[in-house]
Amino acid sequence: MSEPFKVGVVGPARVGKTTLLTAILSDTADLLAGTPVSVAPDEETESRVRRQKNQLRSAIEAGEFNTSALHGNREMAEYQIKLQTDGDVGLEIPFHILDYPGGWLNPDARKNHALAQEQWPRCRAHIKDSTMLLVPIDAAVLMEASTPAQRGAVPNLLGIGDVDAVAGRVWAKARNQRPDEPAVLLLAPLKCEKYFADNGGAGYEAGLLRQKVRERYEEVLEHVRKECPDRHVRVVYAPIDTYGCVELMEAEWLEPVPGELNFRGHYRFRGRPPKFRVKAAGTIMQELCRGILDGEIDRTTKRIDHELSTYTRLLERKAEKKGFWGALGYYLGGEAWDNQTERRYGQEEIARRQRQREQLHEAIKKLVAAPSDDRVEVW
Ligand SMILES: Nc1nc2c(ncn2[C@@H]2O[C@H](COP(=O)(O)OP(=O)(O)OP(=O)(O)O)[C@@H](O)[C@H]2O)c(=O)[nH]1
Ligand SMILES: [Mg+2]
Repeated sequence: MSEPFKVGVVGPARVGKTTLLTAILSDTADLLAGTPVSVAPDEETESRVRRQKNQLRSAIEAGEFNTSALHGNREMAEYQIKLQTDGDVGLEIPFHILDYPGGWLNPDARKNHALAQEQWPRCRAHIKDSTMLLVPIDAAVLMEASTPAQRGAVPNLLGIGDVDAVAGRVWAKARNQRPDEPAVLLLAPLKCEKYFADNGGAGYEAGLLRQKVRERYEEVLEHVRKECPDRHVRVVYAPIDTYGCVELMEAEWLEPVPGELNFRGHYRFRGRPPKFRVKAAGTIMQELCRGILDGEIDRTTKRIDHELSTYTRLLERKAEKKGFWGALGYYLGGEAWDNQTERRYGQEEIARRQRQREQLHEAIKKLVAAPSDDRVEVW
């Protein structure tokens, strides 16, 4: 197997990482509706997503949104999803998205946790290899802090220091080492249904949310710029509704230990009956595919087509570790396909699959060309 395209996530516990990954899948499916290409999770990812959706459905039935109904992650998980043409076996573009318990982002917490110590190096390696890094942000914490003490607690609650250590340093450094690959940093405020008026709500604070994210994450962006002197990093701001039907009702600030504030949001369903209305999560797949297309694709495809000559060579290529652009050529240039089919199928079958390869290519172009959500900005 050649290298899949990797996506990393950095966000503290309970920010909404796992929920976001589910939303990406469903929104991508919508973006690809009407094309011959679909988004396919592997079996384990699918069952994880199904469990999550079921929990939500029963919450809707019960009429109560309980923020602790969904368990946090206990260990590292790699979501494996692929874009593939319908009915085909070998023609696909695989993406691996990393998920892990957000608590592990904190080095002190890792020290006391055997599993974290064991698995964190793998998480870190995945993040370094990721062409895209997602930074989910708890919008409620940012927006609902009003007293000086509450505002003072925000950086800690958002885990900005830990996010910075990974995004602003580890990831950015690794990206600078590979200036010819894409690098996208995606800041994604979540739990922000209340602040928008474009998805069934009546909020008017989109501008304020943007301003607060800019202020609080400026430090991280600054570090990314410093660590990446040799390349451009695309910074995308994308406030996402992972549910779209759950709205913050009340913000509660607790003080479990004197001088240490904690935030607890109370949410309720809106709409009758409440309906999932994922918003802007498809941006993530659009950005991933943009990275794949940008300028390189025709060149890669042509080169690969030219190079594909002997069976032996194909086998050698399959065994090689190819890096991002090599992997891209392998999948989109059709090597993955040739490897599986060249010797086994006749001319007609090859022609059919050739068409599917073009369809995949076209669908990805269409996905990238689709207008991005109005909320999304490139910074
Ligand atoms: N209202 C609202 N709630 C959300 C949103 N995204 C996540 N949540 C809720 O936030 C809580 C935490 O979500 P998770 O996806 O489990 O968070 P996580 O970051 O994966 O947490 P860990 O696995 O512990 O690191 C759950 O109760 C979710 O239902 C959102 O966009 N809006
Ligand atoms: Mg999780």
